[in-house]
Amino acid sequence: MRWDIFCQIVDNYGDAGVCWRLARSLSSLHGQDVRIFCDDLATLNLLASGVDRSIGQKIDLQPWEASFSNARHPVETPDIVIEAFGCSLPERYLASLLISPKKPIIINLEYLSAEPWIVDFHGKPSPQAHGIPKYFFFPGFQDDSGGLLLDPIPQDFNITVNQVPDALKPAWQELRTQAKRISIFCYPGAPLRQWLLNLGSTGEYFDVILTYGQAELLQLSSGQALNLPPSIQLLSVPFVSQDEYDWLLSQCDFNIVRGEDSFVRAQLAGKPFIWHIYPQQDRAHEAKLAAFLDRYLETASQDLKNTCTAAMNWGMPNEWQKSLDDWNTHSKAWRTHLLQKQADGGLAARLKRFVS
Ligand code: TRH
Repeated sequence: MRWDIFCQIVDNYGDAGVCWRLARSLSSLHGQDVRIFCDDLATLNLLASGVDRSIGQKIDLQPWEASFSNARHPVETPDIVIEAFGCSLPERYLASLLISPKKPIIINLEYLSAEPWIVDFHGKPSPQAHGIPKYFFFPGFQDDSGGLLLDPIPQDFNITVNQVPDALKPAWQELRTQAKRISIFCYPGAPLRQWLLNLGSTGEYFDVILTYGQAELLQLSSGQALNLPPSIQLLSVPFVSQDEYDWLLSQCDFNIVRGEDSFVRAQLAGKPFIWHIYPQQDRAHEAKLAAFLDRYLETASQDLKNTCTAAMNWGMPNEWQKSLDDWNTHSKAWRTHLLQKQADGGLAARLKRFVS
């Protein structure tokens, strides 16, 4: 089948990240023909740049306007149109679908949530005045939800520590053997300074890898000293491709992630993590975090439940650092559980089955 994915980048990288991961899954695992129309091609290209060329070349990345105005790439009517995160299709593109003899199915790909209510809405029709069939598709953890994006399938993650991606080599050379590794990718508003200072009070060695933009959150560029003890080493890395970022998560002992794509990858990395969930004005994120923790910690001991809940709500590292071994064991078990629950191929496979 031929798929057109529409991706509008509101802010951050998650929209592009999810669209790219979906496109590569559909193309490389399911042999589908995929085009992405994106209003910020530079960001999409950056994310996609690390991928194996044999996969990347098959996916057609186009600017948003090319969906209706690029004479060199005339739009053929696809079988499936994806509106990622409810973005509206360009009017002229929609008009071309209306006059086409072939009618596609439109999918409104929603945000990932662990909340129970999503299964009641997943797969339901969204009748439109224009008459083209449209359905809601909810990614999720439940069997009867849209599932999770798994690609690249973690068992196949065969990059080893000896194959450090070039962009990460300068930081990797600075790593200390006795130190645990933490990666940080969070939103402004996180109490990072206090968190790092507290980490320094635990007496353990940590190498803290700050992903692109995180040093600014700490105001390191303005020269504001942090006065961290020598046990804590901060290392900044540039923005890397999505594959390289996945690799980074898999090579750290602890990750701080955000949004929804890095959140799933942190779980698939099988390591303890803090999910700095995207803050929403109506505080809807609090219910989303609680719903995830209910699921994630269902089988955990009461101690670990308390520890993880505190950590995910920015409790200080000295409150939970002693439970890191237990949390590590739990993270591995959770990863295995997720992969078993998504053994049907996860989101891309469920989406393909749904539209078929
Ligand atoms: O960038 P995000 O904060 O995106 C968010 C979420 O999608 C959120 O749900 C949405 O409401 C909001 O945007 C508008 O976080 P997320 O989802 O983890 O996406 C980040 C992507 O960027 C992910 O695919 C990993 C990738 N990435 C790289 O490719 N290289 C990097 O160096 C880094 C730090 C991230």
